[in-house]
Amino acid sequence: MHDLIGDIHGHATELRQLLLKLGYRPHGKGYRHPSRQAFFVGDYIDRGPEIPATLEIVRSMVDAGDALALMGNHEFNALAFHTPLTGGGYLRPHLIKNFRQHAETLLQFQNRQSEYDDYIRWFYELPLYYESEAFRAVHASWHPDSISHLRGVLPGGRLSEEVLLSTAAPDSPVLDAVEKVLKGVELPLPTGRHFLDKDGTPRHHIRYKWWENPIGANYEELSVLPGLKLADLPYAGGGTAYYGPGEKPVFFGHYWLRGAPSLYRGNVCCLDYSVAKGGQLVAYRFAGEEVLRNDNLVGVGA
Ligand SMILES: [Mn+2]
Repeated sequence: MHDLIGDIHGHATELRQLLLKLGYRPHGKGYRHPSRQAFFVGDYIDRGPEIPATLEIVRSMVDAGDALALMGNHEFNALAFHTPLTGGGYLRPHLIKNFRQHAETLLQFQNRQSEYDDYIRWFYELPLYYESEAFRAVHASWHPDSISHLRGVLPGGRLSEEVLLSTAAPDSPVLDAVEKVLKGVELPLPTGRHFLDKDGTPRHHIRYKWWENPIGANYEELSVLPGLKLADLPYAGGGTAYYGPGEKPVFFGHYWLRGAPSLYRGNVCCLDYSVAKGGQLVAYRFAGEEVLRNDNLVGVGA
């Protein structure tokens, strides 16, 4: 069975601590458990101090059969950043904000170009979603329409260079599906309403809890980010699909949660507790149970 592990973002020290705590022992350049397999939900690069070491551990474990690893939005962005367009420029434009997102990764691979290029090629091997009899996993959101669209165009759930380049087309349905799955889904606020983000920028959409039925809820309850002062605002949209309580357990990362790890629901488990912002690196020890338990969450770090 699997130990599902949240966003690492170059925090190899915490990754080693977590694997040891889960009963894994050093094996080659990675770690191995006598009877279990690790499962990483993406976002290995950017931000943290030990990005090459993180990639070495994750990739070694995947190569040795000791782990499975999904793609996160940061790996997708890195692939697009390094994919030239035939008409000039890059699929992810070389804007200052995009350089800045990858700055730590680029700096830490200084003078290690071929090793870096090899990891970028390896990102193509990371599936964007995973489903077994017992559970589902994805980096940000299990969005059924997007996943079924991707199932039709991605062999084995993996991108190819051809499919990646197709996302340059205006209104690319593949890009829309990839973004929902890797970056999460958003809900528009009613006209005239907004909230201010941490930089003071007005935002007209919220990252929402795609596992909640929005009918009858207010926008504060639906927002993944707490404290938006939107409790007075009842949901004003129409009926929409959501991840119901009867579905199999789903694991994901991405949302920069704070505080002590806990489940959203018995079948909804976010594993990202912000190790790259002074929080914890978190795992869920899964034994195939239909109802997940808070006792099975394990964290290291602050
Ligand atoms: Mn992410």
